[in-house]
Amino acid sequence: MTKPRVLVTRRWPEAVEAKMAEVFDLTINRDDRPLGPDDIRAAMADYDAVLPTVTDRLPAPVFDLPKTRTRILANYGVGFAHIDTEAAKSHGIAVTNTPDVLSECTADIAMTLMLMVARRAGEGERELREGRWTGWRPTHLIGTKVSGATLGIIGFGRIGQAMAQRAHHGFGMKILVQNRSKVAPEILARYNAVQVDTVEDLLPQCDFVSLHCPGGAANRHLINARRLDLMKPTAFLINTARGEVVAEHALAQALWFGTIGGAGLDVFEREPLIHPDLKDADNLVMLPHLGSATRETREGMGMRVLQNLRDFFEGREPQDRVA
Ligand code: 8YV
Repeated sequence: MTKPRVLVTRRWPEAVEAKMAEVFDLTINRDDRPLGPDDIRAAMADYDAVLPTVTDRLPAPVFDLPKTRTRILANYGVGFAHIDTEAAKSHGIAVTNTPDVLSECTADIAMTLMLMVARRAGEGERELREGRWTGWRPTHLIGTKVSGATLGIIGFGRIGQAMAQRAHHGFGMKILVQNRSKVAPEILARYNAVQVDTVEDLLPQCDFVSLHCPGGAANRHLINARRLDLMKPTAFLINTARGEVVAEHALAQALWFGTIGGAGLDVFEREPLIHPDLKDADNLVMLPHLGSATRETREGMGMRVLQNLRDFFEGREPQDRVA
């Protein structure tokens, strides 16, 4: 049997690339820049599978080809709002993602941001590196206590639950949850969590709010100026989900005017561009989309893609099929 032709759109961990090359006729985009939608469209005429990441854009026109060879888009990542899954489906193309393997590391990064911004760790580190530290004093860089505070989690899937695990069992935090569907009582009970109906119900009650919902049109600007206004002026917003979930301009204003206490962001509306008004905010910690960036997780994501492809080409249903 001839090996399926597979295109990887970005460099992956070497161990996974090597494994993939054993099984497939593999092409890797070795350029450090992402492919454009036109390149991906052209590739879909030539490859049996295309393996995109969050830096690729696959809107409906990408699927508009006289003859498509691609039968599966096996996304390297859990979020797949950058792929028009309806268009894929209507062209008979399957889509898979990589859930589970990145939940823990993404929750770890959300905790990192929460601790860093509440305890002013970024400001402190900058002070040290710039030689501005004048020594211990009782009023220096006073932050906010995380342990025992109330955390609101918006989106209670795998990553939201991994966050609740850390925050409740590690830090004794009280957990409030807002989710588009009802969460099973036994799942809430694991974290002694309470589900509220709406984002409006959640925001005013929280000292920290962490976003774990999907991106895409449905959640675009879920956190906007009106909702930022509902947060306590001392509260912190953490986003490790998708940049578009937060209206960045409104957030910059809220940070500047003290509508909220601070924020921690791992994702941005126009990555890798950062809203210019965010750059100078001292009450903001920013990371360059590091959620899943550990050796273990990135390899795990690659192995999950490999398994999805194997299942698909060997006639089984891939376990992570989303369309
Ligand atoms: C991935 C992520 O590294 O999986 C996701 O949805 O946000 C990241 O952690 C990235 O998407 C790679 O595609």
